[in-house]
Amino acid sequence: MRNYYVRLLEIHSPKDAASLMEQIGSDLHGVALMKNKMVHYNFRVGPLPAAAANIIKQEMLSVGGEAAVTRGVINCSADNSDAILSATRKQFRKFCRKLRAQPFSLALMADRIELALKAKEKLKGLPFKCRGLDVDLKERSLIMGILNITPDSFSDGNCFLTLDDALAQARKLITDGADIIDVGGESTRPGAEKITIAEEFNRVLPVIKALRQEFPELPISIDTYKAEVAAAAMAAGTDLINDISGFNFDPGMAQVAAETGAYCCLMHIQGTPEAMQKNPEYEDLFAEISAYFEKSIARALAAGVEREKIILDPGIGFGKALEHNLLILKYLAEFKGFGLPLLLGTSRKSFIKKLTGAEVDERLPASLATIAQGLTNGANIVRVHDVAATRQALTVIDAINHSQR
Ligand code: YH5
Repeated sequence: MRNYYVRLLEIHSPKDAASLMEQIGSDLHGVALMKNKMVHYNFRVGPLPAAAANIIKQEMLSVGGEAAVTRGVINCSADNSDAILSATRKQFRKFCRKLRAQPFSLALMADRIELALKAKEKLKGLPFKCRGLDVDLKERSLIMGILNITPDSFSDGNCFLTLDDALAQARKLITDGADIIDVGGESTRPGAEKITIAEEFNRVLPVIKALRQEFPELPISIDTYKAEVAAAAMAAGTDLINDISGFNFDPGMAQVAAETGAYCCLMHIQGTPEAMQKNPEYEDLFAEISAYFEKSIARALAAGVEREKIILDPGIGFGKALEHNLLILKYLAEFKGFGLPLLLGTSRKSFIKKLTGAEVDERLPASLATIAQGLTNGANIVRVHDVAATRQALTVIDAINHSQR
């Protein structure tokens, strides 16, 4: 009797498939064709008029893929439909070619699908060039170290109010391995005191100026949603505007970003910092965050920000219940379709207490777990308090995620 082995395979990319076929000595020309049949992709698209949904269903079936549409689309008893598309790389290529010959702006849909597939498959091409840092985020992830200059901040309240204390903490973050320092003057936790622009200036500008002088090669970020603060911070030497409202709270923000040439982190928030944690609800969490990203990106581009300078952040804890935070971490990779870097801020946040009961200064193990999961699911930058421990975790996770057969 023969004993055949049967081994389950994990194929993450066409390149991964190619290596596996080379291992068994497949013909190289065959490999080039077959690798694109071995990786499956899925999209949700919409909203489609019923006629367009029917075209998509037909074209998808004709290339050998699958398309689910709303019941009633076939006899036009439903007017509109979203569609869930599922096919191999090769099938999507054919499908997109066919869409380009169709009405209803389906050619634009083909462009979007191709963009997302290319972004996902590329092994290079997310440059982050800033001061002494010149990296491709596809090759390594970055740590953003948090520098709170706020007497009322949760996790390190009252600790870094004086300039000397702030600088000492910044030096520690840098020694511990931070790639970027994120300077914030106003706490955005619910119930935190609002401060005047003058007070925010007083807190952050001296720190930014001193840091810029002591570390001319250090990328510095300003955590603010106020255009005036961002403009002053950029003049004082920051490189990145980290706006928790994704250019949504202050109408002047996009222009400041464009004029100063800043990198921009556009974060999703539901509601306002004061009200956001009062029973946050979503009809469709991922649809709503994605739509918010679309709007924020459009606002940035319209003002003249370069697409290459935009970073997206789903905003863990900002108008999110526990289940929302968990779903974002589990399905984070769905936001890779924009082809932009993702930033993730989970460090010491309250959802960890909801799961574990841990108080704020005991949340490092859980924070590291979320970081490992986030990086594996496509985060490129993690915003953290505990840089040394994060550096060790990130080194291991990056090595695992970049290993290739
Ligand atoms: C973020 O996720 N978060 S400020 C409550 C905590 C602990 C930490 C103890 N700014 C983000 O860090 N910017 C903040 O409970 C951010 N992404 C980006 N881009 C909130 C914070 C925190 C809040």
